[in-house]
Amino acid sequence: MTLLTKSCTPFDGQKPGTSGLRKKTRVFMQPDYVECFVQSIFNAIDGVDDKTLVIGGDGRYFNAEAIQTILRMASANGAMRAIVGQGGLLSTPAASNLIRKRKADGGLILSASHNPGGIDEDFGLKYNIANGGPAPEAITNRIFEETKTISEYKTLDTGDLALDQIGETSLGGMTVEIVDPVAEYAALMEELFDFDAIRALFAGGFTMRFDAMHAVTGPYAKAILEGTLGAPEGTVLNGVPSVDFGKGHPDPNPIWAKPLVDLVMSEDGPDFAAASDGDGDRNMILGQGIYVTPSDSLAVLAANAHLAPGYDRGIAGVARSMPTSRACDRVAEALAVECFETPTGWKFFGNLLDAGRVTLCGEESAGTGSDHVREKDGLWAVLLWLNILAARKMPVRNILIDHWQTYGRNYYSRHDYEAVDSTAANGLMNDLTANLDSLAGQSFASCTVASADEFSYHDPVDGSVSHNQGIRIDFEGGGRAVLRLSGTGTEGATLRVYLERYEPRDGDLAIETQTALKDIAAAVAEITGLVERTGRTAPDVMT
Ligand code: G16
Repeated sequence: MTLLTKSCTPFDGQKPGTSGLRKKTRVFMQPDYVECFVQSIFNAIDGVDDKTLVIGGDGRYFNAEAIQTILRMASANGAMRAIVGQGGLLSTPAASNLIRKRKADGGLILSASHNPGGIDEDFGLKYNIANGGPAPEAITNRIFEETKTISEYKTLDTGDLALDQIGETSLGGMTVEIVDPVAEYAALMEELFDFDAIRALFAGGFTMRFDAMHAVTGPYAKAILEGTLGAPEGTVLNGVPSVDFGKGHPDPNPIWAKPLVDLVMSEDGPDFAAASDGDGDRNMILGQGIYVTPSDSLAVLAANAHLAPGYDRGIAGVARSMPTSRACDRVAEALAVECFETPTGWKFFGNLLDAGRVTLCGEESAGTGSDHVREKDGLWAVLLWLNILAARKMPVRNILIDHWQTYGRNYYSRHDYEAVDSTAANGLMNDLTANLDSLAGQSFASCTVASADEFSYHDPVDGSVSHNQGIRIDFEGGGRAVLRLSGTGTEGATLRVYLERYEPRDGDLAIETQTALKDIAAAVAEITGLVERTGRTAPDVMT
C-alpha cells in the first residue's frame, strides 16, 4: 500500500452552505472533486493525525464511493481510527451521537438531506466537530478558504474496503471499525423516553404510520417502533433505504409525503403519523385529520417535554431559527425560561446547547431536537410525541387545540419559489434590503409595516456575529414576514417567504392557514414585486 501525494487544481464554488457542501451528484463525481474538498476540511482543522473520525451517510447514490475515498484519505493523512456505519449508512443524528459517545474528534456526514438522490440529483458532504454538531461558521469559512488554494491531497494506492461486516479491520495505519448504525442510537432513545408507556399505547390498539421515504431512517424506525416498542409490522412504510429514495423526494412535508397526509386525512386514518427525510434529521408530525406545523410541534414539545423521563426536570431554555414561528416564545415565557432566536442552520444551536442555555431547539424546516445530540433528530421528535400521547391520553388534534387555547395560535406558512433565476432572486433581495429603512409606516395590501430590518445574530456564548441572515418585516397587529434565499438548493435560487400571524387564545383559532395569511402574502408580493421579478404567480411549495 503506497502513500500518494497527488497534485490538484482548486474547484470553484466549494463553499459550505446552510449545511455543508451540496451540489449535483455529477459535480461531486468529477475526478478530484471530493478529494479537494476533503483535504480542505482536513487542512482547515489542522490535520487528522492521530484523530478518530466518524464517517457515514444517508445511502444515496455515490455514498459508498465517496466513503471509500474519504477512508483512503483519512488513513493517508494519519488518522488513527475511522468509525463507519455498516454499509456506509448512518443517519445524521446517529452520527452525531456516535461522535459524542465515542469521543471522536469529528465526523464526515454524506448527505444532501431532503434533496432527491441519484446520478442526476443531489449529493452533499459536511464536517461535524467533536461536540457532534455541524462545524460552526468560523470553521466552514476556513474550509472554504482552503478550497481556493488547495494544490495537493494525500491518499493511498489501494482498493475498496468491505463495509458490510461489523468489526475491525485496518487500512494503512488506520483502524476501521464498522458498527451497527442503529444500536447506540436506539439505546439513547431508550434512556430518554418511557418505552413502557409507549409499548402500552401500541398494545392498546393505538395506530401509527411512519413513512421512512425509502431513506436512512427505515432500519432505525423498524428496530425501535416495530421491534422494541411492539408496533405492528407495517407501521413503518417505505422502510428499505435506496440510493434514489425510490425515485422520490425524501422531504417530509405535505407535498412530498402526500400519500401519508392523504392517509391521515381519511376517515379511517391512523391515530398518528410521521415521516422523516433522507438523512433522518427532519420530521413531519400528523394526527388523525390534522397536520402539525414544525413551529407548532416545537412549541408543543417545549410545553410537554417534562412528561418524558429524559426531560422530567424541565427544560433550561428553547431556541428557534429566526424564520420559525414565535409559538415557542410564548411557551418559554410561560415556563420562565430563556428563548433564543438564531439564524437558519442547526450549527447556530451548538453553542447554546453546549453551554446548557437551551434544552430544546427547532426550525420551521421540519427540524426539532434537544441536547441529547447536536443535530436535529427526526425519530427523536416522533418518540417524544409518542411519549406525550401516551402520557396525555388524548388525540393529536386535541393536544394542538388545547395548546392554542392556552397560548394562542401562530398561523404560519412557508412559501417556496424554487429554481428561480439567481439574478432575479438576488435583485429582489438586494432591492428590498436597500429599501428597508423606508418601509415602516407604509401600507401594502391592507397591512401596515411596523418595522423592517436585516437579521444579524450575536452569539451570546462566543460573541461571534453573523450578518445577512434574512429580512424581517413586522406588521402592525402582530403579523410578520421573513424573506431569505435558501442555502441548501443546488439549482438557481430558492426564495423562501415565511408568513406568520398571531391570534390570541380567545380569537378565531380555526381559520384555514392560507386564508389566515393571505393579506400578509399579498403585502409581501406588493413590497417586493415578487410576481414581476420571478415570473411566478404562485409558490412551488407551501408548508
Ligand atoms: C438544513 C439545515 C437547517 C436548515 C435547512 C434549510 O437542513 O441543517 O438548519 O433549516 O437546511 O435551510 P435553507 O432554508 O437554507 O434551505 P437539512 O435537513 O437540509 O440538513
